[in-house]
Amino acid sequence: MLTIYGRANSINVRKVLWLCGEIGLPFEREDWGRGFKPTSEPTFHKVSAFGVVPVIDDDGFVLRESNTICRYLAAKHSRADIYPTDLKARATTEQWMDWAATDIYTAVRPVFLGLQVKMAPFKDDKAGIEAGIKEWTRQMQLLEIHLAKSGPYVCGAKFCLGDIPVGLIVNRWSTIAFEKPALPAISAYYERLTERPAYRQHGRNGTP
Ligand SMILES: N[C@@H](CCC(=O)N[C@@H](CS)C(=O)NCC(=O)O)C(=O)O
Repeated sequence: MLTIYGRANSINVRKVLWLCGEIGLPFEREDWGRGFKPTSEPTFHKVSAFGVVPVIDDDGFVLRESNTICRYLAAKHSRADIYPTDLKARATTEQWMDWAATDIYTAVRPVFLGLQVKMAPFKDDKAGIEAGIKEWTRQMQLLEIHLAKSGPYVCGAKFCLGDIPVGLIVNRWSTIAFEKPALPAISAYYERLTERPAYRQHGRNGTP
């Protein structure tokens, strides 16, 4: 049995939940993290000492890092349709996963924690929030150009694993209130992803 440790409102846990929904993988989940049982508890440390969610236990195999977990599960269940075995197609998928976790997420984080969660010290860091909005917007404009030219999904014609982290950032972008430019290709992408039941359940579900 697959056990997922982590609260269902975490963007990183949602990557794994969406993937499981997408490929029909059964799992059990325990709520850990902000607002639930703290990951500083010794019980959690027995699973992972790193103190962040998600972590999975797949029949005794313990793994952390949301993108790695998604790649592991997709590969384990032979889902070459969304995680290609062709080297270049696979690298293209991974490129979007890495971008979503690094370049753009660095900008998303202070905005989400400051404006939405209102967590100290982010909530009082006006300059940090403004810089985050500016860079997040710039990164979204790059995504807009890419989707308009090479979409409709991040890897091209078909949905891929890269759409999972990117789709969750698009949902966060769309649900947090601040001034944004019109990005029609991203809006169309958001609607296209919404056709997927697992995205409606774990992505576009009202939670930023
Ligand atoms: N690089 C890690 C980041 C994990 C992470 O930062 N998780 C956040 C939730 S999105 C967390 O555990 N926060 C602490 C908490 O909820 O207690 C991953 O992708 O899995």
